[in-house]
Amino acid sequence: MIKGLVIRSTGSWYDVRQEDATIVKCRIQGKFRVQGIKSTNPIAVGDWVEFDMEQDETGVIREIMDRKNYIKRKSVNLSKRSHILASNLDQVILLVTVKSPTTSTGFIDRFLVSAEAYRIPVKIVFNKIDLLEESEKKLLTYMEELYGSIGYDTFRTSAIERIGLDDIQEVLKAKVTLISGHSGVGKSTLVNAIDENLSLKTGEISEAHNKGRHTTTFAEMFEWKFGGFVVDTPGIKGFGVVDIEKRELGHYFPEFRLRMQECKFNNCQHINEPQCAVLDAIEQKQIPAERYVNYLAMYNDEDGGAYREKGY
Ligand SMILES: Nc1nc2c(ncn2[C@@H]2O[C@H](COP(=O)(O)OP(=O)(O)O)[C@@H](O)[C@H]2O)c(=O)[nH]1
Ligand SMILES: [Mg+2]
Ligand SMILES: [Zn+2]
Repeated sequence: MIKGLVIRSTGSWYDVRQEDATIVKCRIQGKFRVQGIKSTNPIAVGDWVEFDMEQDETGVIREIMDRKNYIKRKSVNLSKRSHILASNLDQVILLVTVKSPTTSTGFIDRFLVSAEAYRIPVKIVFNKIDLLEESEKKLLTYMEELYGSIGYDTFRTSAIERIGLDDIQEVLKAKVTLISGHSGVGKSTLVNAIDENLSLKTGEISEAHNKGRHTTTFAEMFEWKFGGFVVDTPGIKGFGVVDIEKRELGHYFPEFRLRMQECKFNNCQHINEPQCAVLDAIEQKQIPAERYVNYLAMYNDEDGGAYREKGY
């Protein structure tokens, strides 16, 4: 059997990349049940598979390797099954803009919680820095310090003015990366700027085109000219769905996680419990107040549980 990486799927056919970079169109044979996941698609972009070659130069997938992780969304139909968007991600880049459009820390923190739950490392990239006035640069610095202090790597780019692209390329090299973030932050533009062989659709038109379409959207993987892959999920608002128990929410805030062994109660949820190490750390400004405010908003479901229901 031949080993390969699924880089594209259209429902019944899969493009599988062999070690020598040639692509074979493959089908699946028989029923696949993968690690007990009830999903509408047995094989997803990012899966490593083994296949046999047929007479007509197409392949038949026989085996799927265990996934190290995967992201999913709820299926469009009413069944309880989910749709695997992509698997085996090495990292996700959250692309953020201080303006045009504005990205709030509330959004960022929800995203980070989802990534922590999926156990996928995140790097935060601030794009469109060419647009920033002095006061907006202060906000950028504030956000860099906020997330840097928690341990997230941050970068600055301008896809248009080609600033910071070399550093991003280093981060992307030889890895499988999903690039996520609000619509219009420059995801497609950045990808195209980093590798001129790629030409993802940019601008408003493609977004508007995708709106209201009920077709199932499939992710697609593109290979960087310098090695590694980027996953594009067109028409999908990002990062999928995570089921998180409210009482476990604090586990997905790394700076809370670091301290909660010291809370008096082992089921402490850091709201108003006595001798709470997280509340103490906030008091002493070791945990940024803004993170805690966003924690409370998620805890109290103030946005209708967007991190669970809608995903990013
Ligand atoms: N000024 C500026 N505009 C940018 C930058 N990156 C992207 N844009 C513009 O932002 C708009 C949305 O970009 P696009 O790549 O389609 O965003 P996506 O929805 O995240 O894929 C386009 O008009 C781009 O030209 C940047 O670094 N600076
Ligand atoms: Mg785009
Ligand atoms: Zn506590």
